[in-house]
Amino acid sequence: PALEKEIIPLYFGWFVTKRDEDALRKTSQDFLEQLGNFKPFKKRLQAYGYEDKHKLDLLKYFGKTPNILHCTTKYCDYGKVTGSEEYAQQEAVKKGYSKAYTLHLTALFVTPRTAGARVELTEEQLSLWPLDAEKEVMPKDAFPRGSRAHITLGTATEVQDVQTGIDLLEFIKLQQAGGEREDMGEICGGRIHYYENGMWMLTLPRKIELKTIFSGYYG
Ligand code: ACK
Repeated sequence: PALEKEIIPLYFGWFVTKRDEDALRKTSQDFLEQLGNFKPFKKRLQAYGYEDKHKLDLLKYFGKTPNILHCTTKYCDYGKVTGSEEYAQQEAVKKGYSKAYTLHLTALFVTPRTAGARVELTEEQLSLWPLDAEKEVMPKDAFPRGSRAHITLGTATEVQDVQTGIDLLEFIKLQQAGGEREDMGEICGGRIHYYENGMWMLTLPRKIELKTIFSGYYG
């Protein structure tokens, strides 16, 4: 008999397995190093609170990095967030719990607030994605489901992790508007685009595959 009430985690998500996590941290460092040394980036530092042509160490700037690299599906705050109990009870969530999934990264990005990776979800993975994930933070805009899916790689001082997904939606909004980005050349083997207000996105030359486990974080 179930004597104990089920515990709802701080959040549900896909947790990157150790080996792929180490590799992703390296990829992220390499990206931040190359971008920090990239001439067009150095010429556009005002949004970061620095004078143009200054050398900005992005590894230090995004000094807060998550303990476990993950892609959040549902933030629950141990059940305090509306809809978290319903989410936890969903058939797909129960079935997917503790199962392995391969996530695909298509882009890396930085803004003056966050550094992150864009995650492209498969149909199967979308069955674990809450219906209101995008509306929750940007109620006035329409996005394809899964647009907010990301992995936070680092945040600036005083910035919360939750900001990374909001920044990603901002990029996608600008992409949907069209013509709002400038091709600045190549770094890390891929095209790097400048949007506005210090927003940079690298399209990965090849999608990065990550082994993950869908689970809850209870810390
Ligand atoms: O980088 P993230 O997706 O942003 O992963 C962390 C994780 O939950 C643990 O804090 C995310 N997070 C925090 N607050 C919220 C929120 N209100 N809505 C959605 N995700 C959140 C954070």
